[in-house]
Amino acid sequence: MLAHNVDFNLTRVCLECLFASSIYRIAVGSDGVRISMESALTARDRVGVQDFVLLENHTSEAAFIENLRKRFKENLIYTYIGSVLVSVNPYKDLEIYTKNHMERYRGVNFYEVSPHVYAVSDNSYRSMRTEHKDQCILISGESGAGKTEASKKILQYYAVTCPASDQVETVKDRLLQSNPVLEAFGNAKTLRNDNSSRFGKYMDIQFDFKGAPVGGHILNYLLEKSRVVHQNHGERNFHIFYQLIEGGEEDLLRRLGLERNPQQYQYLVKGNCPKVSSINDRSDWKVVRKALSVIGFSEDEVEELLNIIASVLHLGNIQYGGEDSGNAYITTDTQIKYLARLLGVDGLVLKEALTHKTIIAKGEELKSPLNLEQASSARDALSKAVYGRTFTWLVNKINVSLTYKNASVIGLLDIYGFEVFQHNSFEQFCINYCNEKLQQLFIELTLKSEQDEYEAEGITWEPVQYFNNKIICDLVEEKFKGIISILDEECLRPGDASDITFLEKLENTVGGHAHLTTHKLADGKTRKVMGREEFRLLHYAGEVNYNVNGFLDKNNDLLFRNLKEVMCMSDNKILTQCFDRAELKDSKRPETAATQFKTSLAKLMEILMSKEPSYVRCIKPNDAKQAGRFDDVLIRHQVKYLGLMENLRVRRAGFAYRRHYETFLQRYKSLCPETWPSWQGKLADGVSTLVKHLGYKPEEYKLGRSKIFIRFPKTLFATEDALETRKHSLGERVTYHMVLVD
Ligand code: AOV
Ligand code: MG
Repeated sequence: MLAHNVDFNLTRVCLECLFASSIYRIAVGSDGVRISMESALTARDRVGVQDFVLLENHTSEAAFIENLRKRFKENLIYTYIGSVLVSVNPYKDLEIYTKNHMERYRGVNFYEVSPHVYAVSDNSYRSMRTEHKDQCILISGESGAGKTEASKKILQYYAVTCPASDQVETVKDRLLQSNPVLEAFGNAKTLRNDNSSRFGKYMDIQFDFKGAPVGGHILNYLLEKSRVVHQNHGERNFHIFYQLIEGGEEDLLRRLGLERNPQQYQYLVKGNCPKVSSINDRSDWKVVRKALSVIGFSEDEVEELLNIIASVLHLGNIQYGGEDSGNAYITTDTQIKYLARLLGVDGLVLKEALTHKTIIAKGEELKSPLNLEQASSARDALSKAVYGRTFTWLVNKINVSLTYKNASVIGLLDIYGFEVFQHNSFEQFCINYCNEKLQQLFIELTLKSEQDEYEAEGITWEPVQYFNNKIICDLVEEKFKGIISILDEECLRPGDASDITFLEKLENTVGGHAHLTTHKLADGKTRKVMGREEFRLLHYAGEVNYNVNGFLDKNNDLLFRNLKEVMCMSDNKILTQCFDRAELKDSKRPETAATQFKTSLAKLMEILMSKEPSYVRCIKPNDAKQAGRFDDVLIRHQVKYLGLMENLRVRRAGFAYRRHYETFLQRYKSLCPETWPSWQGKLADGVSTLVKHLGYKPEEYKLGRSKIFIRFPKTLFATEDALETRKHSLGERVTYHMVLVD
């Protein structure tokens, strides 16, 4: 039987609805409801099922992949596992993000419309509004899988569908425009992704009591600063450099002393990849310039910002010669002239600082000349520090423009995905560690907590086996014997500490660990396919060999004191905020990069744990960044390491919904004369009375210690429908709602 309850004001809504084992194609028009029922079996054969829970053979990985493939072929890139959204990158523009699509998902229950990132967005929004609980949407997947695109779609959804006012419009614009700005400064072309996020981003979108987006706050994580001074073959520096050079007006470039040719700049030639076919630097420049003014950057601030960007390019072109004594001197005076002007510093002081170092020992300042190698790395350290701190300044500036207090929050996490290259360094180590932590959170929150909750609620549960990656997180972050601790120890050790001694220490301390290997076996034989400078981690997502070269330097992330002093003297107002004199007085050694990252990730985990999570699990269909290609091997690998099969098993074994008695009773009490207007007894008894009155069958639900567990979505649908009908009869607004009942 088909029951419907439709708001006919919608001119044309086309839904793909699937329930139990049938697919109905439903078109709702002003002329009524048209239902074309493709034979259920044929349709299912063609487009697969929209929730993996409905797969007949739900334990088969082959069936899982086949379902993904069918849907991908039909351009159906979204599929659920319960409430988790699986998304496959289509690598082409699909017409599924229009305003009409957004309207379709607005205020509609999760399972009533076809899977979409808008459904997840709307669901989080409604939970925030009705249950008054802060939400977060965690987007994960490997590099190029579509995380950043998904996060942008979510933000656009809120910007379009949430209530508006003049003040809100400004905030919406700023929230949206923060994306092109942060991408220009924080994204770059890598071998994996032409627009790869090289920083982690957690953004809170803040909503007022009317549900309007009124503010936001961004936390940024570990920008890959090394990219400023070096890029691997086929990769680029951050987009902003090319945008400025390609798009900047003639007089601007003249003022900055820049030529319209990226090949002129040492920091832009390392990857031998100035142009990318999928990127238009010139038009992107215009977008970024406009975005900066929408966010509220003054013309002066933009000028100072661009002075800094140009300075980095000039710094990269500083060349050194070596005296007989081995001491370095600067051979390129033009650069110093530009730098002095753009950074607002004394050229001679800067020159001196780029060839000498000062350290404070026993209260006295000691100055010594640098050799060629030291001088080049001091210059690069300055470029990285200037760029990195300016990036943080940029984020703070955006935050100030979005400030709002006392709001409900939906957090969006879009962080760099797991990545493996031919050559993996400290950056990949940090990025993959971060993904390891997120996977751990996913396990904690979905798989483990699901089982734990059943146990806590006294409901029988058949345990599901899953791989818990905590062992790898511990290997990286444990105090004293984790990899980061060992690395820090070497960074702090005076004397002969080097990348190689770090590697040796790893071998001695954690060499026997199941997830770590080095070229040395216990018996001293050399392992094949591993370099002598590498260690291999067996991550949840696969094996990665890390080359230890540069680990100590990158972790130390030191900038000589005299370079800091020069920056503190700068006239550039952004730099004066980035380089604080107080830092010079502080004799404490700053925390290492890895430890700072570890601490910031631990805080992030706390933030995420305090919110109600939703998940988008992104899958990359092929390595060629091509539309229409579904690479079985690659996809199977991702399904495996994302733990999707385990996720499905847990979901299938358990109950689809659970609600605290209080929340459940509060929402539905009006449907039962005995619980309306209020229930005086125990909450559990109230819920029991209510569901009996609603005709729930014993197999459809279970009552735990503090919550009701509902096995099938359709049971809750029917109850929601009853609530809507009641509201309708009382003349309250009826939101668009359709229920299909067997
Ligand atoms: P990522 O964020 O997951 O990688 P992106 O979101 O940047 O990956 O996606 C990579 C590219 O795939 C985009 O630039 C688009 O060309 C394409 N793409 C992704 N999602 C869609 C979509 N829904 N529709 C059309 N094209 C899409 V990384 O930041 O590298 O981990 O660090
Ligand atoms: Mg990204």
